[in-house]
Amino acid sequence: MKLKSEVVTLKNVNNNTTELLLGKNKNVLFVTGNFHKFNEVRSVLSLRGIAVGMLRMKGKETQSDNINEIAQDSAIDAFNKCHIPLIVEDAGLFIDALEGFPGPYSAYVYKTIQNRGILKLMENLQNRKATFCSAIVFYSQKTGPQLFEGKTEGEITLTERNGDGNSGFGFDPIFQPMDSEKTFAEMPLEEKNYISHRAKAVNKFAKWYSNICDNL
Ligand code: ITT
Repeated sequence: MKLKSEVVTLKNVNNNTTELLLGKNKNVLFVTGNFHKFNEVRSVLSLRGIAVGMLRMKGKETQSDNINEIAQDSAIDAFNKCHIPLIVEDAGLFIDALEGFPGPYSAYVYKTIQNRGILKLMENLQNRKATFCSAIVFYSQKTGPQLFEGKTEGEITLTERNGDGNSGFGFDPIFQPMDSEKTFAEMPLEEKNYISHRAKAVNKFAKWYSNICDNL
């Protein structure tokens, strides 16, 4: 079955447009400004028969050192603006030797010092363990906030490894999941989605959502 997926903006979103854009089957809106994240989530959800729309809107910038709290606050804020069921995701890379940095500050750190900066901070450090974490929060009037988490452990590489340069984003070129020879950036999307923090959280969400979405 080919599922529809569309990008919508706050101006054109309501329950009717969601059905028109995404069809009558199971669907959900994902509030994000990040196309890479949207593509990964779309790919996992389509395998589970759920169509997804990307809702681009400026969200609240919650200051917290906990990604679950950030995701929950963003979901409540987004729901208060558009009043239809939705998901948001907050993700972060937590590096052991840097005491969990950049963690909840991942977006800012990626924008500023990028992967080169992280590798510089890790120069001469033996302990290269790191964990990618994803927190997805679904929000609807009936259910309130529902949290789904995913984690993938691995190591920070010594250099950036991009593969053919067509896959991955953000910290993917410097993160090598445990038991893998490749960085996330060296994997095609389907392979990353087999083991990634995001895919684990999305799969938990999809399992739960498939059972309840007809009653929302
Ligand atoms: P939203 O609009 O959904 O908030 P974002 O880009 O701000 O998108 P996050 O706050 O969830 O996303 O993630 C912060 C940053 O961490 C993100 O911009 C990437 O640089 C990095 N990141 C998140 N998930 C990643 C992944 O799967 N692979 C590589 N880097 C990732």
